Amino acid sequence: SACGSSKSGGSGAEGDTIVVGYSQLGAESGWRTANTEDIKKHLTAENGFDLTFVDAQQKQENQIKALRDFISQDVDIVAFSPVVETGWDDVLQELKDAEIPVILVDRSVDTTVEDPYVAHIGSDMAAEGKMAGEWVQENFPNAKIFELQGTMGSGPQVDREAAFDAIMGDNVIGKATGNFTRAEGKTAMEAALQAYPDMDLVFSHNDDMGLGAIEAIEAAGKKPGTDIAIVTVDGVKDGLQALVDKKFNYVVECNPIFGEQLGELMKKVVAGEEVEKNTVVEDKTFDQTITQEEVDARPY
Ligand code: GYE
Repeated sequence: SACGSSKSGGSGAEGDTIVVGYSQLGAESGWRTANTEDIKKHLTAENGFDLTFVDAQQKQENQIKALRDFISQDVDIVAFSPVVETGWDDVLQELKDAEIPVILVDRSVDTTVEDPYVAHIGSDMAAEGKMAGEWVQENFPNAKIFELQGTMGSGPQVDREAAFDAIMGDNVIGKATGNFTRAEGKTAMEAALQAYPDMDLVFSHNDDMGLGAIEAIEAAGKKPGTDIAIVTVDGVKDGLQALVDKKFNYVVECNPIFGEQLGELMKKVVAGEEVEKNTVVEDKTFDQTITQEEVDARPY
């Protein structure tokens, strides 16, 4: 908006509208779609926000470009969900020099910049990997595990894998990335079924790749959930449906619904109030005792 592009920023007479630059990493999964919808639902004009939302299509260079555009627009606040952990040093320093506060959403960064963001909001990815690992240890202690990794170098891939492998690593016979998408999950699984014919459990870093794996397993004439057990993270509706259908065995939730909390955080930051450095979103777990009614009631 014209008012948002002036150097005076958001605390002038028209005052209360907060100009937000949001860089979303992509639209790679059901989780991401639900997250985007919830953020847009809450960062509305009615709620006092002037939102510019840019989708980077899973490309870091697109995110860096969007962040630089937000700097030249002199937005009041920037939020972004970083596709991978490293490579942000320059742009984070530029944001800092421009005195634009940054809220990190969902994923984490690994940077040499001091105090690179005011707050982070998202799930504890290591806790998710641990919950998955503990369930496998309890239920399939001798499993031969293939691990379908998310986008390499992303916070959820790094942390879920490390925490899961700390418990079940000795049982992991192979790994490959499916970049958090259904299509790449399927391709990776097709290759893995050839390379590791004795695998009997898949740990997939998200539902979408697990859903792709179901297709590959069925095409190979095997039964997902029975011949090859599947454990995933997210808990989107399609994933929970696969649990009811007994094709998934266990799902650790990653909750994408925190747009309202994000909006409240932004208001406090722009008002100069102290905020929690880390807001951890709460996650549950689901097994095959979930009912069709519960799945039908799932909003995303
Ligand atoms: O699990 C996956 C998405 O960063 C928590 O990204 C998020 C992950 C989520 O692509 O489905």
